[in-house]
Parts: sequence; C-alpha cells; structure tokens
Amino acid sequence: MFLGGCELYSDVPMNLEHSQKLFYEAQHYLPGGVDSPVRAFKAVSGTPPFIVKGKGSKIYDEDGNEFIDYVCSWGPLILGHSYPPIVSALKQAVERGTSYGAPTELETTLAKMISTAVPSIEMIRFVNSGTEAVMTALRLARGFTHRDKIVKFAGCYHGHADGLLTKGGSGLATLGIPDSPGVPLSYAQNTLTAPYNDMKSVENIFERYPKEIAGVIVEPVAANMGVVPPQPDFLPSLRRLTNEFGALLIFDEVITGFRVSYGGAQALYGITPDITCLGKIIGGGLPIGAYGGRQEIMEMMAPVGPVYQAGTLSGNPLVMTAGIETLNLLSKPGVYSQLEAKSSSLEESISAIVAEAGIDLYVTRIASLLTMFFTSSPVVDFKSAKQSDTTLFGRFFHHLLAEGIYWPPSQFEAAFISLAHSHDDLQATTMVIKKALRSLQG
Ligand code: KE4
Repeated sequence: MFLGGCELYSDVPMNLEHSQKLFYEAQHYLPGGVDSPVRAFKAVSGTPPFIVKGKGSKIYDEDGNEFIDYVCSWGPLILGHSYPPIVSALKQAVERGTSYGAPTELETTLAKMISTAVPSIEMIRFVNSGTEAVMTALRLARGFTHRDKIVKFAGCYHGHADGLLTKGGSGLATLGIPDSPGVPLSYAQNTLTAPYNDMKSVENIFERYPKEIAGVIVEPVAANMGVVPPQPDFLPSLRRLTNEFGALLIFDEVITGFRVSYGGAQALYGITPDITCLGKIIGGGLPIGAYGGRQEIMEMMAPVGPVYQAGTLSGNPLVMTAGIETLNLLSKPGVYSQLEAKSSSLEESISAIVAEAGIDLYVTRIASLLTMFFTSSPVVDFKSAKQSDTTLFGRFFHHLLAEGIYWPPSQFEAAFISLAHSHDDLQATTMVIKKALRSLQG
C-alpha cells in the first residue's frame, strides 16, 4: 500500500517519498526501474529504497533512512561499504588512469594472491562478471574434454548465460529445456539438471551419458535458493564420479570464494575442483569475475590455446587495485574468526528467538552466509526450499526494512554478514527480528 510517499507493508510506516518518485521515473528508462531484477523488490512488493551512500555496515537512502545492510551488494562487500584502505587505494589509482587495454603488473599481483590462497588455481583469467566467468569456464571444459553436455543443480544460479537458463526435463536424466524466452532449445539440451545433494540422480545422468559430459558445475555451498549446505557425501561423491567418467568438476565460488574461508569452499571442504569460478569479493565491490584451474586446462585459452575469450575491461587496473586491497586485508590473521564470531552470534540469537516464538522457521548458515527459511521442514534442495511461505517472508522483510534492517528482498537469497557489522548492529538486528516475528504471529 502506498500512502503518498509513505509505504505500509508492516505495522511500521516508513518514508520512501523520494525513492518512490525516483522508482517511478526509473521505470520509464530501465526495465522494472533496475539493472538487475532482484533489486526491484518483486518478490516482496513495495518500493526499493534508492541508495545514495554506504559506509561500514550501513546504507543510506534518498529519504534519509539508515539501514544495517545484509545484502552487501550481494556479497562483494565482506569488509563493509567504503572501507578506507580500499577507498584511498582507488583514489590514487584513478589519478593514474581508469583503463589501459594493456597488461599491468596489478593483474599478476592479484593472480598470484588468488593462486596462493587457492592452490587448485595454478592459472587464472580475469573477466568482468560472474556470468562471464562461468560462461567461459563451460566453454573451456567443453574445449578441454571435447564433450558437450553439462550437469547443473536445480536452485543453483550461475549467472545468465544461455546454456544455464534451463530447467530439468520431465525425467531426471532428460535433456534440459529453456527456463527463459530467448534461449534456443538446442542450447538448453546440452544442460542436464539434478536436485542438489542428490547423488543418485547424478549417477543416473552419468550412466545415461557416460562419455558425453564435459563438466559438472556446482555451488559448493548453494546460496541462490537461500543458503543450502552440501551434505557430507555430496562434494566428495561429485569429485569421485567426475574423475571416474573423465568429466571436469567446476566449483562456482562466485559467492563462496574468499567468503566461507580465505581458500573458499574448496578449502573448507577439502575438495579440489578442476576449474573454479570467482567474482564479487575479489573485486572489492567493482565489476569482476574470474575462472582458473591447473595449467594444462587453462592453457587451452587464447592466445596460448584454441578456446577463445576476450574482454575490453578484463583485468581493469581499478578493479585489480580494489581486489588486491581486499585480499590483503582478508589475509590478515583473525579476520575469518571475527566473521565467524559475528555470524554465529547472530544465528544463535535468531535460533533462540525462533524457539521461543514457536514459529515455523528453518535457519541455515555457513560462515557469514545465512538464510531464514519460513518453513518447518529441513531445507536440503530447491524443492524443499520452495516449501517456504514467501508471503510471510515478504511481510517479515518489510517489518525489518521499516525498522532499519536491509535484509535480502527474496526468500531465496543469502544474507551476508560483513566484518563491519558491529556487536551493536547484530543486537539491534536481533531485537528487530524478534519484534517482527512476534507481530507476524498476530
Ligand atoms: P554476476 O554475473 O551477477 O556477477 O554473477 C553471476 C553469479 C554466478 N554464480 C553465482 C554463484 C552467483 O551467485 C552469481 C550472482 N549472484 C546474484 C545473487 N544471488 C547476483 C545478484 C543479482 O543477480 O542481482
């Protein structure tokens, strides 16, 4: 409901007058008024606040509202907004120019830092988004194996490359079908989709196409259906099966890379993939993606090998600068234990509130990734995630927003905790969640 600049989606009105006007105008020039769909709040209704500034754990909108931010630009800002060392490094870098289209030492520096942190990445190529990284990783896997089919998992998101906007066919081992207009059937038919955490379905696919699968791509911790951890045997079984059938194991660590540990999910779970896709954090908030793996695979890439990929702004000096500063700060002792302390304290507070309130909620957390599923049953894959009450989630979301907590505007996204989230922020968040859950109980 919109009351002349004030919106009411919970019992707490908030002033969004300027954002409302800006959103109205934006919708005349940008589809849905946004440059990425989730930002339009379609999943939760209402007007998205138009943000003018971020500092630390906070973001500020056009109407002067302040929010504790749990989106953190969808993951990149693990250190918080406008982290001073990154800002000053960028200020110096921009004085030297914004882009050269030529090699710089900065790219080698960041590549060495990533390779040191993630030993499976002997070589890496920087691109401009996670989508570009994954799209190229699949082309590389196909070029290396001379096979065409790819296996992915329902509920995992790997960017918007055509071959990945697909859904499973009628049977588990049937060829994919497009999940968006504009994706040709022929593109989708090389993508096979299995339920996350379901090894039997993956085994069925390999038995049906033993010599046709180029690679299996997986989010080692699923974070695009909400946070769904891998079950203990899932990743080891994928590694064993891909080895057995000569397919490549591709970890999409665009979210988990440098998020769940300095070595990513592959360090956390002790599984070595053949190709890793990265993004978000390694760019410190500037546009980035990357794919990497062992030398024999990566040297398939032009100009050394025959697999083509190129990019005007790949390895951009400003992006490299922000990434180097970010990883320098993340590599310092104690950073991830601080993140873990913050994240576990928030999870414990929420779990205590949920137990006391007797509300149907299933909370998942891996490191500083957290989701509150509005369902009573355990969430282990996309099918169980979709049991959640998304209407109730929408009301919960707006209660938080009206009280200054910017939670991800979809049940099927992860909340991100940063190093900038203070004890006071987490306490305030807990109080607001408690109040919101109480009011939802009616
Ligand atoms: P980008 O093209 O958005 O940089 O990255 C695509 C991508 C690839 N792999 C994983 C595991 C991802 O989560 C993403 C993008 N993540 C979403 C958030 N769930 C980006 C936010 C958005 O789409 O606006």
